[in-house]
Amino acid sequence: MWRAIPNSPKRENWPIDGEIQSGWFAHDFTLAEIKTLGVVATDPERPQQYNGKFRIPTLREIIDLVKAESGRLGRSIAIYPETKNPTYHRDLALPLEDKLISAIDSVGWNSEAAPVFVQSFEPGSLREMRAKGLKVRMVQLIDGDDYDLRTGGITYAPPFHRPYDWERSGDPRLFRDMVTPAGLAEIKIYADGIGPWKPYIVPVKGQLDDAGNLKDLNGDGKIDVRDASTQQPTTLIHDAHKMGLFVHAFTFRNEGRYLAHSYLGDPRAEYRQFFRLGVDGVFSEFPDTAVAAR
Ligand SMILES: [Ca+2]
Repeated sequence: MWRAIPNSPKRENWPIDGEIQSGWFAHDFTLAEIKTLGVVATDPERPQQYNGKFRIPTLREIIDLVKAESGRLGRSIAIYPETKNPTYHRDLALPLEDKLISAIDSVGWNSEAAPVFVQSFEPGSLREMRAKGLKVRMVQLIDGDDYDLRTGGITYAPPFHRPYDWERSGDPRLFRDMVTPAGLAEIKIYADGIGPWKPYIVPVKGQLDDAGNLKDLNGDGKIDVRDASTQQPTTLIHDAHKMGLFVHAFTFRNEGRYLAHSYLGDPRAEYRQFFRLGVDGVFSEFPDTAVAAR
């Protein structure tokens, strides 16, 4: 049986990147404690029957598994680790970068050709790892807060408006400044690819009725992405390729509740559109669907 919780008290009103949260966090546990925890589905609308049946692997255990499976299947399987909230962890005196570099180094994977992509939302974290000699392919993630269904744009409410290292250093730019030619040129200095949120490539927009209200296209009483139509794609993939950056868009999911109305509930239609537009890869929570669509 899985054990939900440690002996330490739950943290209340705990700030993470400017957002107040409550709960237990990875840094509240030793590795031995983490190894007693079971994994649970964080999405209540997804199957729950596997809750507690699996433990949390270390990065080294994942690498060992990937190496074994790559050999068994005769194809190269890559890993895609992320420095998550890197400024936050540095503030706690638990910086992530050196540990990640040494984990990659220790298995002989510190090369551009190695099956490793390192991702982060914070440019400073990627820059630091590059400066410290990490040679694997690196990916700048590009976020936003929400869809602006009236304009077809993206909203930039904190904490998803800019990388937290920019926020801390007083850099006024937003994530959207990363997709301009100047922004891409800057990313090219320290990274090999970009990982943009999907609407940076295919914007989505709602429809307005005569009174100027957003139409509830699927009639479920709510206005969300399911009532939005896909718009003319941007030039981001082309612009990034011209700069020598590959493009891996996030996040693709099967459920209709995540799909714009234009895809008519078929996740394969969304993948196909992005593949046709020339995306180099996708972040998917359902990779079997992604592979089938490709
Ligand atoms: Ca609706």
